[in-house]
Amino acid sequence: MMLEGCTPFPADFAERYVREGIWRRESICEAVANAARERPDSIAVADTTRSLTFSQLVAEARSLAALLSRNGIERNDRVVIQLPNCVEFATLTLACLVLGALPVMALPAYRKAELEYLVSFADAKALAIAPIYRGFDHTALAHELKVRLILSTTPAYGCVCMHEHGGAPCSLESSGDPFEVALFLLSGGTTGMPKLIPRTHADYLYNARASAAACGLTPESRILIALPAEHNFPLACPGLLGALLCGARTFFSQSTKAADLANTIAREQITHLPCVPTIALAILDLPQSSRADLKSLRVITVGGQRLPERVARDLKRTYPHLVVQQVLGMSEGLLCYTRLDERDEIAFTTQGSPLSPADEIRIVNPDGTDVAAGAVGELWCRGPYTIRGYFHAPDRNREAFTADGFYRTGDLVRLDPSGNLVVEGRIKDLINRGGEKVNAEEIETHLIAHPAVSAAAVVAMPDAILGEKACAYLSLRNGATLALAAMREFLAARGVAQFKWPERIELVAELPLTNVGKIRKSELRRDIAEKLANERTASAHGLVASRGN
Ligand code: OOB
Repeated sequence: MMLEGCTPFPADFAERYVREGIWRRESICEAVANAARERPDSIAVADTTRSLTFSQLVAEARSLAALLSRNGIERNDRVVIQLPNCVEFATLTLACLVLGALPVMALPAYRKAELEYLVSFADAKALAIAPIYRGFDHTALAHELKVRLILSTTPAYGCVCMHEHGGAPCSLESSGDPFEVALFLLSGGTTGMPKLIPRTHADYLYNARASAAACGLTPESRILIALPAEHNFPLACPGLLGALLCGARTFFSQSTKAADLANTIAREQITHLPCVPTIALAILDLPQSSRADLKSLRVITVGGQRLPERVARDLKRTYPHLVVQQVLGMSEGLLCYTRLDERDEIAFTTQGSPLSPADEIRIVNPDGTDVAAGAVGELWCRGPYTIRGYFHAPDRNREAFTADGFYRTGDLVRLDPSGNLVVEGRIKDLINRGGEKVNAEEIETHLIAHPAVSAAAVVAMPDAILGEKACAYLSLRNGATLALAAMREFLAARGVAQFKWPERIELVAELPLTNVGKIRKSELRRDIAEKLANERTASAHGLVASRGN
């Protein structure tokens, strides 16, 4: 029944979720249209250039849907959305949903390597861009891709400008079987290239509504979206979608600088800030004079990466009026939030408990048996908003999902006596750079293509600000050399997004292997952590100049 290439929820589970009122027979469009009818004249979305009321948002989404339709976009056609945070992100996402076209959420930081793969894997008909963003010419890149329609936020050569709509609008209410795919998110991925995550109307609406409740969103709330809006966290946890459903206001920021965020919070009277630990740290570093700017803020929800307890405590000490909330989330589904009224002790040291009473979690040993109470193991989950499979990825699905439908998260957690989960590490092979996931294997594949490189292993190294950065262990061919700058230029030339480029090289004669020939990455991670610690000690004693990379 579900879109070809997707794994449906088994009928008995689907029936249960409907019976229990978790899934409703409603499409995202219907739900947003209903919310809009309740407060047509409230501001729904805004950025630094303009704002739209709920009724204007609905009207603009409908006209934009008509424009897409005139340009040949139909139900189930994939539309890669690579927009910076702006009002058009909201109107276009809704416009796609109006038509039953499927948004594929890409990041503005993506370059040719990522986009080429996505467009081809998703078989996308359209790509939406801002022509120039952060100095990069997205129009030129878009023209190199095999995509039929390029949508742009401002007029640009060879693109259809999203503001050229007009003519008969589409109806917003109609579209979509609630139990069908509404959109695709991208996975951080653990092997090969990022996978597409199909989210249905019913599951994603639940995800957003229940999140809005967990974060205390009301029609009076104003949420600041500073993380790339295409991510699950700012999109629907509760994010844009949760705010729309509540009748709350969303403000899009293209800056993540603390000073800009403080200004925006004060100017827009923001109440909710979803963010990663890196942003939370920066907010702590604001000068005393800017701290009053955060007066209106009520809840700061921190996730994407482990929030150090010290940072949580300092946040509360510096901004006593704030609720510090943690979220452990994943684009595949499961969300854990700490409660808004939680004791500090728990809120600062755990990553919360599952959002839905219908969420099922297991914490397991490597052999798949449950760990002893309170012990660390891999987190497995199943529930009303956790996918049952990636899009067109049968091999990966066999590894990532159990036969009875649990998603193997790759996260190592333990269950605190309070009933909350604590993230203790992970077994998946990625680098969590300030909450942005970098797939090690993806980067290794690029590095091995370099003529000087005979073997490569990319591992996380600790970083005081971003939590982790990528370090490349390379073994080079006889007589070859490769400096960090040259390696980064090579990745740039291959069209790899910059946030994925390793920030350090360690040259080794050979990579350490296990007796079955796998690279011993834990050894490399230990090695680089040790080197960094030694260098810190040495530089603290003025023995070496700090490495300028
Ligand atoms: C969110 O989603 P993704 O898909 O970018 O990454 C998911 C992974 C998790 O499996 C875990 O490894 C890590 O990110 N993670 C955390 C965490 N929140 C996410 N690790 C430690 N502590 C946390 N609080 O990152 C995401 C999606 C929705 C809401 C929030 C985050």
